[in-house]
Amino acid sequence: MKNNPIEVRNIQITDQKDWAAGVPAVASAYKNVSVKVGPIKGTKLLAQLNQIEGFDCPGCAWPDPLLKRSTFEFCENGAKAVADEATLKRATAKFFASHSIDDLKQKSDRWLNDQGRLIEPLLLAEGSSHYQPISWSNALTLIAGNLKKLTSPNQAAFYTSGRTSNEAAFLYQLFVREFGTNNLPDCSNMCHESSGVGLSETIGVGKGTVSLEDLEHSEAIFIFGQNPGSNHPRMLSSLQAAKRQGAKIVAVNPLDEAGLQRFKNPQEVQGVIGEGTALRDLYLPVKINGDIALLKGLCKALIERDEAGQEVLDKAFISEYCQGFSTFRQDILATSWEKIEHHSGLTQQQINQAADIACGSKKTICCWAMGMTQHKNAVANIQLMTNFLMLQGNLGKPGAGVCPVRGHSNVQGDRTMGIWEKPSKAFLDGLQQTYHFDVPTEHGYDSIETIQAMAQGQVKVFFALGGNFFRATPDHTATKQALANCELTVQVSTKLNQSHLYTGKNALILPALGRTEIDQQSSGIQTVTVENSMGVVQTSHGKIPPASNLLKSEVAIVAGLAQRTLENSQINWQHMQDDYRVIRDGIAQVVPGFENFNQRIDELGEFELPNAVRDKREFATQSGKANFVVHNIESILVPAGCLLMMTIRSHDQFNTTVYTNNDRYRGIYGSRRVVFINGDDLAELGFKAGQQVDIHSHWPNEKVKTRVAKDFTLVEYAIPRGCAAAYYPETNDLIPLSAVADKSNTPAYKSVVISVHKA
Ligand SMILES: Nc1nc2c(c(=O)[nH]1)N[C@H]1C(S)=C(S)[C@@H](COP(=O)(O)OP(=O)(O)OC[C@H]3O[C@@H](n4cnc5c(=O)[nH]c(N)nc54)[C@H](O)[C@@H]3O)O[C@H]1N2
Ligand SMILES: Nc1nc2c(c(=O)[nH]1)N[C@H]1C(S)=C(S)[C@@H](COP(=O)(O)OP(=O)(O)OC[C@H]3O[C@@H](n4cnc5c(=O)[nH]c(N)nc54)[C@H](O)[C@@H]3O)O[C@H]1N2
Ligand SMILES: [Mo]
Repeated sequence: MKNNPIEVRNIQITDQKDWAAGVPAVASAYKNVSVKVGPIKGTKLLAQLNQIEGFDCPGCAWPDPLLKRSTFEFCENGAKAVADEATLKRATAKFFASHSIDDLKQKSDRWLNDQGRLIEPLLLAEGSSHYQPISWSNALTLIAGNLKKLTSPNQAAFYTSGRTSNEAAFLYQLFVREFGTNNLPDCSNMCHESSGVGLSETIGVGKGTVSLEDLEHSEAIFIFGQNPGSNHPRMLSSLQAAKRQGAKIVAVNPLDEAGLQRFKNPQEVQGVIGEGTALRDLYLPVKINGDIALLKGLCKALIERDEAGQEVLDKAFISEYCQGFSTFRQDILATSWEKIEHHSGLTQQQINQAADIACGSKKTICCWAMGMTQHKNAVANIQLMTNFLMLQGNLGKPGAGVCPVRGHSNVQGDRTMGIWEKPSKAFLDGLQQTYHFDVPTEHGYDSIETIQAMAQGQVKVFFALGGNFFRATPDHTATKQALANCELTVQVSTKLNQSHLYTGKNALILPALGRTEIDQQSSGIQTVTVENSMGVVQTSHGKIPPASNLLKSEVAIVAGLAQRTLENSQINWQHMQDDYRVIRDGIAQVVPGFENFNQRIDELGEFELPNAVRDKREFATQSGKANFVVHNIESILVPAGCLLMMTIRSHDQFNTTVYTNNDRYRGIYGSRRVVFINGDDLAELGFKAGQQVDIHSHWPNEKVKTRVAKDFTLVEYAIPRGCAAAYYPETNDLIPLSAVADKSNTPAYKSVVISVHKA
């Protein structure tokens, strides 16, 4: 991809920050809404954010306190997400008439997003150079026509990004399954799929087992591979609450992220003027992908201490609720400290300090995010974390458990609603009994398989409910070609992004209402629901008039498409579009835990879903017990002169949406094309900080052995030797489609073998 030359230069590098939030966060929140939405409207919007009668934040999936909210229930980055959606700028038909696709391909992600909201349906017809307006009716008829032409429903794939409400997601999967396929890839395939797969095998539920209250009352919190200061800022308030109750916090991360060092809570006077609260008690600078070794070390320390006479393990829990302990114990004890130290990059002493914290706690929680899920052995990461907790009985009791911290605001809910290429039989049976059509039982394609199927001509229509599939997936070169093979690609979107530029032969943009906007249907203003990272279902009410009167809700788009595509359907799609309560009645019948759905949200606005592990210590695994699993330490081979690179988020982006080129906490201003490297590695490789380089990634078993990303500035940074970091999505083309996690098929975005070369 061609780089935008302006963004390569003018970089300013300052020191890394050692605290997060405080005044700069508040100032940034208000500045963002003031500039993009206007000071009065913007401030009013923030006051509605995450309130029971307000709207759910379109940012991350961090939960809100159950039934008791402060008047200030948002963070800097939530404000940025709101401002970005509620912006007053518009990408008009005139804009598209004056910018050809080739022209737009030269622009950066940031520039594209800055053009404002998409406000009318647009068609890029085969052979044409520009998008042109099309009516809704013609657009939906065009899609239906293409779908009906297919020789098998499996020739279409229907992607979802995690902002979609429960109502839209349920309706969407209902349409797709009545159409006849389980090709429902989603962003979760690239995100927490490894968590779902890992946890299902070990504890029988693919979700976390803790509530916000558990987190705030736990005695030890281990945070693996997560940067909450930027990506889940409201988590810092919960960590602060836990600290004040005496909890100890361990941060496991190749980077000593500012947000985990010290937190100045902007809601408190001390947070504004004082020193803030120190959060982490112990920082473990693990090597990239060194977590398996570290976790084995932690388990070893606990087992060895127990066998030396300290009461460390919860033997009653292990014997009553677990299976596989003796094999696990043998494997752990047979793993040498030497090997553990070598592969984790940590000393036995550091690991023992973490074990001291675990031993001093009766209630321990492990939190994690993408640093654990986006590696070849990601599923093993998750399983060992769970096993570490099981040793001390830290599952299914207050203050303890597993806490995968989800990304998109409703990614967990979308899965609960059936957005999944591998639906369970129970779910499909529920659909069939309620809606009386023959459900497809064959598993569908996930995100990576969808690209592969498009490349082979097996998928010809690609429909995306939100997201930026082209830019979020690895290997832009292959994905571009795969998409170009399609007869039709459709993006239901709020903002312009690169997926609108790398398309099939024909392409449509369908502009949708965002979370902040009033959703008016014929029965009145509609409420939607979402499920947060801790399994609480809550309502969301759009508050501002839509960006254009041509926008449709995702529900209306799906219902309109279903009516045109499924001529013999017995389902009353119009009725569901008119009144989302009807959709919720359907959800109540199909999805366990949603009984009396409408009544419950009418009464309280939110409710907690059942969780067998948390509520009853029941494990729905094949054995009916929580499983200990043996995993070997398999390090990635990094040849001399090479480094292992992770692709991460800056403080000023939401996934592929780039707000500015700054990363305040890491001290980077003015450019995203930077690569973070340890000073000793820089010297050893013969480079100096500030030099311009190209990044080469290496894939000895692939046809294309070297992939190149051009024009990056070297930044000297506190990162373990042998490791490097750069921002996503600028580096996604360095990763081939084959680099995925075992079992979950999640791209290994965080283990890329690279070398740097003078530009
Ligand atoms: N403002 C904002 N909020 C967001 C998002 C956003 O882009 N912007 N994205 C949303 C989404 S979809 C998601 S999934 C989440 C992502 O939230 P995070 O997972 O926090 O996001 P990443 O930047 O990918 O950060 C991964 C962290 O893992 C560390 N890491 C990388 N490799 C390893 C490893 O091998 N071991 C360990 N122990 N650590 C490692 C990195 O140093 C980094 O701190 O955030 C959500 N919230
Ligand atoms: N290298 C690398 N790649 C990664 C990752 C990584 O850490 N490293 N992380 C992965 C992860 S965790 C994820 S979740 C994926 C993210 O993948 P996606 O979810 O596909 O990408 P986003 O950037 O969140 O999508 C942004 C677009 O969504 C649209 N949008 C926003 N709000 C709405 C809405 O309310 N309705 C509709 N219909 N559209 C809306 C806008 O048009 C916007 O341009 O990326 C993955 N890719
Ligand atoms: Mo994500």
